[in-house]
Amino acid sequence: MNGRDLVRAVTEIGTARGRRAWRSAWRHRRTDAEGLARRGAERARVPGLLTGTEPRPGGGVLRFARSELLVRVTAGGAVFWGWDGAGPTPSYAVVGTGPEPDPRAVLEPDTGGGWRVVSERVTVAVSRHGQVEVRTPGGVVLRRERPPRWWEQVRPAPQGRAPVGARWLLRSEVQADARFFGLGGRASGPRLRDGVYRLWNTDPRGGFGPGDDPLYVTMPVQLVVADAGTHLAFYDDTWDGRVTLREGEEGAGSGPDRSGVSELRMDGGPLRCWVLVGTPARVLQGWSGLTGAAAVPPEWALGYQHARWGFGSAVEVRRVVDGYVSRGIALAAVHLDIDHYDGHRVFTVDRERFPDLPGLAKELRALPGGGVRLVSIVDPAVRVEPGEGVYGSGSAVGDAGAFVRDGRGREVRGEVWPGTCGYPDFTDPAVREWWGALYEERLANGFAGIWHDMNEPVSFAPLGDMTLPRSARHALEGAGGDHRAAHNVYALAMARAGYEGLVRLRPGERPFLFSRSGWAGMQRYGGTWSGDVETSWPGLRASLALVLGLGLCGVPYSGPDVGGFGGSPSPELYLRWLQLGSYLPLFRTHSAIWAGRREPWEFGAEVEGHARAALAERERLRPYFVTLAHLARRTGAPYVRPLWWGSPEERGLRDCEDAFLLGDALLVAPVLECGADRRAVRLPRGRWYDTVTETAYEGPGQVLLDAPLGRIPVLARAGAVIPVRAEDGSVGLEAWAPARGRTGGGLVVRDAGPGFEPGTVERYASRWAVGAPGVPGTPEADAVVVVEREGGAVVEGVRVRGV
Ligand code: NBV
Repeated sequence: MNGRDLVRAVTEIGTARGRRAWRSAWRHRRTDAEGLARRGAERARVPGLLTGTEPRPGGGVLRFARSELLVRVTAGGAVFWGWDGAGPTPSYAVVGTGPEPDPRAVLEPDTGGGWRVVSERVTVAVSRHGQVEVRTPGGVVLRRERPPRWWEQVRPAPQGRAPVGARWLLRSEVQADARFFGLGGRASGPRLRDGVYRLWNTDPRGGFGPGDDPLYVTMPVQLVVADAGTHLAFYDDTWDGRVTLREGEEGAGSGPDRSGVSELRMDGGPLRCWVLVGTPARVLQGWSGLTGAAAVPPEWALGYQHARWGFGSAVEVRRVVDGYVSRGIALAAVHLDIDHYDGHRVFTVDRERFPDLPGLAKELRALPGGGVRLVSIVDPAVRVEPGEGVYGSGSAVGDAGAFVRDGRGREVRGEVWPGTCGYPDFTDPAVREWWGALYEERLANGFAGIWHDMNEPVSFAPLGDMTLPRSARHALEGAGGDHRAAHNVYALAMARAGYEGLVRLRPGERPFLFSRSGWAGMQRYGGTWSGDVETSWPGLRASLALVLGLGLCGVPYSGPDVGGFGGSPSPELYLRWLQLGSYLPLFRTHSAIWAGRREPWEFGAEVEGHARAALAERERLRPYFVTLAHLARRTGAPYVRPLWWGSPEERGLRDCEDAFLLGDALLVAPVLECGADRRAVRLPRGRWYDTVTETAYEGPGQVLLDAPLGRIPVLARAGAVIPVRAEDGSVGLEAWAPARGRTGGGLVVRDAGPGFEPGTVERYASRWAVGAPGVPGTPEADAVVVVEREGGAVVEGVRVRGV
């Protein structure tokens, strides 16, 4: 965050709150000083030599002098291993007990006294020192994990204090040409360069740019792309940690290669890992099988949405919505921030400024063109008001109440917007159930969607970590533990509470929920957004990095605050952000209470005209977004994919961070630089059409394309068939001519309604045919492109482009 934002944030927090934040931070320190054991002398441990093995389904247990290793290859090809007795469960990420072991995969002796498990897609080999290798069926090593090392406390923790976690270190080597992606939402990606990346969900205090790390969503998930294959490694440990990445180097001439290295240091928790191997599409499919299919947002949530911290009143909401309606700009939803609460308290409404919220919701919903929905922010912290409101009802949950306590049984207090607050322990199923039921109040007020904020969780602190004390106790699904283990999954568990609550309350509708913080598996409950991305050109770039990186971690639905959170973008920056945002899954303008406006007409007539074009194109492509949402659920493929998605072997594409694929059909090349009116665009293999000029370009290669203020380059893949919305609202098909002698196609999934119906997948093929359908024998020169539905029927009325 820059100095100006800091000053603003501090002003916003106000001096009384500021003083309370100091006191609260001090209390948290004291709580930890009393509740956590101090780090003392440590003893290092390595597994030692292999002493024996025991076969198990899909692999076996390998015993070492000072540890043991469980290796399991599962039916879908995912590989699991865990040290020191760690198994796949319990896990916050993995659904159920994880995939079944592959009955054909058995532990067998390998060369050099080691053992291996061979399966169809992957071989896992363990050396007699405990080095684990993941090899392709052809024998190429994709990942080599050196024997791990633990540091344990020599002396036990004093009575009543939480012991220091057994730290561990794992060094992994990957191919010299490999590139790293993932680790959750990182502002500096999507390609993760050499550096240290922390695994601790963090509110970067009011605003962030590409240099800020970590952010709200961290995940020990790495996607590694190399010539030899793509793999995903997931270290299923929720504790704080650090990943140090160093890309490899290929030896010049006959010199040796230097492997890429990932070094993972965790403060505690189980040492266990899943690895998935294959093409990017296969790996993400496996990941979604392991951690759960992504929630499909309701159809309207794929349209354009507008938010603001500080609408301040129903009158202002109406005024802004009228602005859209009177200009004929499609608006799907308006998001109400904490200023609509009564005294910033969650699940309340300021009745003076929003006297009839259900009425307002109804009125907006009835507007022409599908209406405008209301989405509500929900913060986890609950103002302490004994016997009253949400706090009162939470206190009655179970024997001890819903709120997080410290090691001595005192409720942990924090400082947030409403004042002194308690924090629901979402890792307790009973608390989740209580919390989920509270959304009834939101539904009764007319809200159609939910936006979780401040759930890292945040407790204001002028210095140090703005979260709960590490010694705070959590249920952790009955296992019991402290905030060191619960912190990173706090928001994930909150999302589960909200999602399940909404499903119970309104079983016929899929919830719309997105959350600022989260962890591996959060896609089951909804999406996320950038959080407080700074209003700057680097902030614009960071917003794309985040969406791409999150998609590769299995979270397909996300998007930035268009225009940035905290400042006033120049008209040009605003427009470029809107143009990018219009091709991202969550398309939302938003800003802070102290920041400038974000409505498209606030930046002058020229920008308004161009913004309208971007917004109209989003509307036209909405059926394509619906298709991508359903495909993300079915296949794990994110809507927004790096250029290397379909051709990871094309090395040049791995470094391309300023363009992306939207599904299979489109390539979007946003303008991320001030003053640019053309830009270089790298093309993957195949023919691509500029969607405005219809000029064809051949990939692989790089082309220089015009990017006047009015548009960003968007290219369509030759042969693609895309569902588009016509002016009258009907859904039609648009096809892009395949290269001569080639064929193409596309999938369309229509939303079957607001519920959980999966929708049917329609498959279309495109090809050149001689003459119009039904006119045999016309000369080659009259060849036309036809689109056929799977099974053979030619589809009439398709708009064919690029001919
Ligand atoms: O609720 C106010 C803001 C919200 O507008 C923003 O989107 C969140 O990321 N919220 C953070 C809390 C205040 C941040 C300074």
